[in-house]
Amino acid sequence: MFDPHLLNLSLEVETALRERRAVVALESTVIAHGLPRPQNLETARRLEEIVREGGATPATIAVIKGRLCVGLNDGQLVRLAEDKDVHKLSLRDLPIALARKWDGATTVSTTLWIASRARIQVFATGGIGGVHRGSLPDVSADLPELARTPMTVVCSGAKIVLDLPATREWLETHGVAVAGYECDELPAFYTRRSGLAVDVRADSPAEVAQLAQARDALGIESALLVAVPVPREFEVDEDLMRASLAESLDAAAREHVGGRELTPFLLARMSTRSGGATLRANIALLENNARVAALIARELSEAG
Ligand code: PSU
Ligand code: MN
Repeated sequence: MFDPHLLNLSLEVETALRERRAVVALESTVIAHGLPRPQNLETARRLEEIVREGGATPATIAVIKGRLCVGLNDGQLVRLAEDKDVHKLSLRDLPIALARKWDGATTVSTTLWIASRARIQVFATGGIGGVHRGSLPDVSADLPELARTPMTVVCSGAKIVLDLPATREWLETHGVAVAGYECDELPAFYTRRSGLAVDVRADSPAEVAQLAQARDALGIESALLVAVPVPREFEVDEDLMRASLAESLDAAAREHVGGRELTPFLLARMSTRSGGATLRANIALLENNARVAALIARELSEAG
């Protein structure tokens, strides 16, 4: 049984949850390992601001000295963004982080786990992890956690470095519904189209809320994935994207990069290769997803 005393809610988040106001969970691996300095700290602060502007309370999640923190202060954000010794915590690492009193950034899997125990209903991120390309089966812990957490997760699909068709199939097999937000195709992270269909289209926060409520009424325990395409003006040119991706995948294979290092390596390499275009897209989609998530969280909180 989970001991709720392990949760460390900020006063702001605790109050919002008690008063049943809208709360949006945000992950911290994107801050510590997904974006370069100084854009990582700027983005972390900006995402919280956007959630507030949307009328919801941001709850950035991380592990600080082994405590499961939901809602961080600015000093904690700075530590995550600037210190090199912050661990990247996948779910398997959580007991280790607790026992060893680590500081760690939470991936989608760990953020989902902690946010749902704090009774948060909506979570915004950039791109989820998934099935990696290549012959060795490398499947992100994000996927099984999505399959067993009844959360509304706002993202721009799975990161393009992954095998998107395989990731799409995995979600289907494990009962994770994918809604396209104002779109009919699963977005491909830095670009708006993947050629893969979503299960349903939702054209408003209210339509998303109805889907989440239907899932809850059925007692189904999997996440609802809400896929929001990167804003058009930040979409990365297809050819540039394909070239920088191919080069980055080659470099990872050549340098034997694997495990938890792989995703950050590929994202950083693509940003360099694309002259920063993928980084600008990543930040734009994170901001947009936070905005959409706040609207959905408000809709859900008003529906009670
Ligand atoms: N989305 C981004 N940048 C990131 C990530 C997602 O725009 O850095 C992170 C998320 O925290 C996700 C993790 O859970 O990458 C997946 O890592 P892996 O493939 O090692 O499971
Ligand atoms: Mn992996």
